[in-house]
Amino acid sequence: EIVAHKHTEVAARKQQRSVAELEQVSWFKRTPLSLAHFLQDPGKTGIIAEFKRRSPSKGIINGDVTVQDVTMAYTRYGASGLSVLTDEKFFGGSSDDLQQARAVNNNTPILRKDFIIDEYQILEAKAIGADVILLIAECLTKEEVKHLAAFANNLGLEVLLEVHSGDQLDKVTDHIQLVGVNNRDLTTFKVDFNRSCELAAHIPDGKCKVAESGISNTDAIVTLKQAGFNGFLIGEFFMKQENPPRAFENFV
Ligand code: IGP
Repeated sequence: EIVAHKHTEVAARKQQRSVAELEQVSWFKRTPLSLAHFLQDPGKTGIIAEFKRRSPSKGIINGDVTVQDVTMAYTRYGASGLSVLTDEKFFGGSSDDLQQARAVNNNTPILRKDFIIDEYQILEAKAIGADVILLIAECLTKEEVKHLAAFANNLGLEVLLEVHSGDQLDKVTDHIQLVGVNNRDLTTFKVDFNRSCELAAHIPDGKCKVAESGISNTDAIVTLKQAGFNGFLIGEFFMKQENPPRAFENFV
């Protein structure tokens, strides 16, 4: 359902802004940062803090905060990376949110969180100042993953491939720098760290390992770290609180 909607959305966006126009945006010439390097720096927290206004399962998570205030504070308190939802229909995000985050976070890698199915969205990601794109194994064939990941790497962008089962690991190719394991089963919404830890052992060597979703305490981070994860993507636990930066500061 989401993928079908994305095809329609992307077709409409192509009409609004041509590829030539995207390539003229100043961010397009910027050299992206490496999220994989930031996550593997032992002096950093390894946390990717996500700006998420709402989700299909939870509804509104936080409607009162601004992307600039929140992401700036996340950086100040030690986030290794930022993730910004740019999907409007399901998550209430926008390209504008990511651009605003970029404008105030020069030296923190930013992940474009969206359902990417087309090269155009990758050009867009570059033009709005993203450093990394997300590809979701569930939504793409192995050939599509390979093609889109190579396209992103050619623009200097890293790729985070999200998986949530062992069989999806065969979609990990040379052009994937980071592999994310979604702790949350998308059909039952259940969070299972044990499953993620088992999966981590099967991620090919040399890939940065990211644990995604449902993290709300530092014990979980210790467990996931022991299983070999380098990065920890946290959204709702911070965003649902009145003061997400304070929640982040208390957490680290
Ligand atoms: C963050 P949480 O439970 O901390 O809010 O999870 C992130 O992992 C989650 O937003 C997410 C997501 C996605 C959102 C994981 N994969 C794919 C949209 C699309």
